[in-house]
Amino acid sequence: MMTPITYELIKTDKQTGARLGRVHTPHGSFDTPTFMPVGTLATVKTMSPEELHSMQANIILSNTYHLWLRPGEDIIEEAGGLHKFMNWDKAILTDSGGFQVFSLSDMRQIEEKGVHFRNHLNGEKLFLSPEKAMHIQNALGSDIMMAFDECPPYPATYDYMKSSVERTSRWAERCLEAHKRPDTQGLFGIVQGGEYEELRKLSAQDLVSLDFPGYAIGGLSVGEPKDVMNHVLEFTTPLLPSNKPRYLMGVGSPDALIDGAIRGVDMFDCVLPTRIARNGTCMTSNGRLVVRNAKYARDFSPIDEHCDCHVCKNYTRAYIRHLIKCNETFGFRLTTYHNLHFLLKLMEQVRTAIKDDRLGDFKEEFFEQYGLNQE
Ligand code: PRF
Ligand code: ZN
Repeated sequence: MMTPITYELIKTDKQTGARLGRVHTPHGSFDTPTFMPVGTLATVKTMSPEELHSMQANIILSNTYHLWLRPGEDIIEEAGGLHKFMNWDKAILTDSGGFQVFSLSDMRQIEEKGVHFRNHLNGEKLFLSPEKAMHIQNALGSDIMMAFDECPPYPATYDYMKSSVERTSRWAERCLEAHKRPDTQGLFGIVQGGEYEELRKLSAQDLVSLDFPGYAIGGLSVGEPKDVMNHVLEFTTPLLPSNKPRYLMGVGSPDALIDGAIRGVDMFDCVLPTRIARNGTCMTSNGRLVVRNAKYARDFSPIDEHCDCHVCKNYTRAYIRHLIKCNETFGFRLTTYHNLHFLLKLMEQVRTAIKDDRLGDFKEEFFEQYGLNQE
């Protein structure tokens, strides 16, 4: 059977080995390395699809767990699928719900069959399994579906992590088995194993033998130090086939995006840019800027003087600060737009640097600027 998701490796950076590539999906292609804005509840909070198009977002992420609870995958299927439901005609990746169950719900009980837990909204008892996660994602109709995995908390003992990796491999097999639309939706496997090299190797070997059209690296950015994540990436990406996309889940700080790309990662997602935007924090080329701070009350310059986004061309720090202080929705829209534009532009700069064989130099320049004026 033909896979609906294919990866084209265009070139690697001579300085770092980072990959420039393109992923093809049934809803268009996107250039990699890329960042995927998060639209948990079938909306990238405060942004319209038109605004996302204008910042060249070509793939967004949504969540199985949240859409299962509200409005229910049956309603989205009845609407004609998630793309139609939310008026987004480019690519969509859905996370499987595994991670959300582990991060949002207490009182969970993990069994071979699946996970029992409580609805984080009303306490109702719920059960999610590989089969259920596939059923929901098939109903949503995302271009890229994620396998149902276990993401243990950091730190976890070697023994716990080993049995967890083995279970995640068995669940991955059940996911492939239960996946009903392999001709139109690509299913990615998720490599786990914490910081243990041997377990990452075991996990990668198990999943690669199942021949998924792409692979994610899960279980990182869960509280471990930055150098641990970089070290794990260094020994994990070489275990994955070079002709398939690699996705580092839940990572989106500018330094981690560059460090991940350097270690061979192609796709990233994170709520960071959209979440911090809604409490008045902006990413700029000089580091984070908390625009709600009093010192910007009379600052009539843009959020980032080096940014060419619509917000920085037309609005001032003083105005945006005023809106956010008053809880005006438009303020959140402006900071969200700028932050997403900033990260998407950063990834474009990373791709250009790979093309020109100078990602090592770009990293040095970027880090030097970004490190200044940290607030
Ligand atoms: N598994 C899944 N989703 C995720 C993660 C994971 O390990 C992470 C880890 N940072 C974020 N989102 N299914
Ligand atoms: Zn801007």
